[in-house]
Amino acid sequence: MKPDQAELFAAQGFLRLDAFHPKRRMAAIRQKVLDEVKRLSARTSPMKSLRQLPFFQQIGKLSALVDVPGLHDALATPELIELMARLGDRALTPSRGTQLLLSPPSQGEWTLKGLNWHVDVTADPPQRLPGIQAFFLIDDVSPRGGATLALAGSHWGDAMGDGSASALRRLLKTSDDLERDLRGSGVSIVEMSGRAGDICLMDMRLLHTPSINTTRHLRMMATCRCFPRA
Ligand SMILES: O=C(O)CCC(=O)C(=O)O
Repeated sequence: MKPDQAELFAAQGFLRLDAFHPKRRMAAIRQKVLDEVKRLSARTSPMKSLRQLPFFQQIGKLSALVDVPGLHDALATPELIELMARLGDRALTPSRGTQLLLSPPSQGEWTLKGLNWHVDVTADPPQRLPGIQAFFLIDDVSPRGGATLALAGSHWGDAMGDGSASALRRLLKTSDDLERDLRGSGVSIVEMSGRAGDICLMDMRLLHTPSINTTRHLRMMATCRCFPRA
């Protein structure tokens, strides 16, 4: 790990690791996902029934239908966990394995309004990193192709205790032009699009949300949450 990676992660709560996993490993997982979706489609029409649900529920439902044995061992490798531990400056353990994040194609028009911004855990105390979440790109994901969005720099909000965290949450709910309204705030939207094999690491205090897959391709990502050892 380069020293500037640790600095960047501490400042932004976010770090991109390009081409961390080899393409061949990702291609094998991608094929298993496609085979499984094909097998499901032969019995039911999962994509059709998903359409009735809000877009973020489509992700949970589709991902739960697909099982890829060996996914966790292939993606959350000891080398990655070790790198995450160095970034977090403490030993970390993966919790609940690695889950697929699959979005059906053509979910609708792109928007930053009405998204499901959230954090998965409460940091206690807010100044301390509660864990690091890894997001894996199993396939190439284009911009607006359904990649997770995170708000880089948003981990400072609660830690400051100055009301900026609630102001940010209000803005996320009410803004008509989020990119404009965030300008100069020290917080910025990052879209985890990229190439198969890339990994995005996120401080779990960062607000993040699923986004709409406007492309004709299935969005194929996976995620693993790692927490400090008790
Ligand atoms: O589907 C996504 O990209 C969002 C994932 C997410 O919010 C999470 O894993 O906590």
